[in-house]
Amino acid sequence: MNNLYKITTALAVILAFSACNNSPNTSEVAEETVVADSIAARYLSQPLITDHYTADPSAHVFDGKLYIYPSHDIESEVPQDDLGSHFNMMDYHVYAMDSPTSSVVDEGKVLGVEDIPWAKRQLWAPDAAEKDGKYYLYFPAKDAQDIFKIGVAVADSPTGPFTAQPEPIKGSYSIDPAVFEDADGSNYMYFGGIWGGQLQKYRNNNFEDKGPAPTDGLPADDQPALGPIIAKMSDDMLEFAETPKEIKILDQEGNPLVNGDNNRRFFEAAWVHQYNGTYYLSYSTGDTHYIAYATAENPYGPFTYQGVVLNPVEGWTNHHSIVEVNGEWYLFYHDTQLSGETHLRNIKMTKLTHLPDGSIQTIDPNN
Ligand code: FUB
Repeated sequence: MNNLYKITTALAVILAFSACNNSPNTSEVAEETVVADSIAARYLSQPLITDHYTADPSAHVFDGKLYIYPSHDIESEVPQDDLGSHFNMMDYHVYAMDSPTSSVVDEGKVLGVEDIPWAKRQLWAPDAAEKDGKYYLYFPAKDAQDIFKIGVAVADSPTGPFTAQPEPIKGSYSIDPAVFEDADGSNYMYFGGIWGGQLQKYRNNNFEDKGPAPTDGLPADDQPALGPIIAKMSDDMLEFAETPKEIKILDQEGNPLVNGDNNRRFFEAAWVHQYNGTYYLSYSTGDTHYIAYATAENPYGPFTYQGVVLNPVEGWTNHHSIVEVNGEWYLFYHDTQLSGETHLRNIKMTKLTHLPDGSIQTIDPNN
């Protein structure tokens, strides 16, 4: 029996008894309630959305309101593999919250794969940005050749609907775009992910397919790991304003993290925020399931590894965003509490603490 079934069953039993004003079988109700309570108690936070599966939450404050741009996970016939083919998402919804404690409103579907002229399938983790009253939804998708590219869609409102540009962003590749606005108003896109995210197929922005296995094309274990890619955005937010560059992540001694350092090296899900003038790059370590972070004095790095933001969640993937709301910092993340299935995730949020020495207090998602 999966968790969603247990929770739904418990609620159904309670509602059924109250609806027909019957005497409940108190021991059954009590048993189901205890099951639901004990499941919920295992987790630090509860799912924000329960009527859709959602993942990879990119949260932003636009005009004083909190908006979440997640992936929309769906049931799929595609078998599970190490390339993530079972993450076969078809569209995006936007969610809004008046404040971090208020309820989450589903603003509806804002973009579907059928609305994107160049995209064939797999709408993976998106992000959004605002500039001069326009809103930009950035998203990875596979093209007709099954190559991940990054697209952009534009709207007049944070809740869309978004209109996709006819072509992907020129020079884009791989997955997981995250757009960071610096204090001077410049916007930078961070992107990339290895294995199913295809970053290992590129060197210096050139496609060099080394084979179909998820690890084909990765550096040797004692060689520097691949880093996320950065590119400054053009003034109109629709193109890269420069040739994308790879970001270096170093250890405390100044040496690059190596490919075999699976607990610390970059895998996917880059996110950047600034705190007290320092740039924090956080990312998933993929097959070791941490959200790690590294810091730098400028958006290009090099970044120095500092530690763990979030310990492994239930489920294979770990993907997050970090956002400041009215002076408090929040981590948005996901796990698989509702389904128990890797590709059917649910988003969550919790407070995040920057300690006085600038480090981030590690969060444990399970109790
Ligand atoms: O949601 C699909 C993929 O799973 C994302 O793009 C990755 O970051 C991982 O969360």
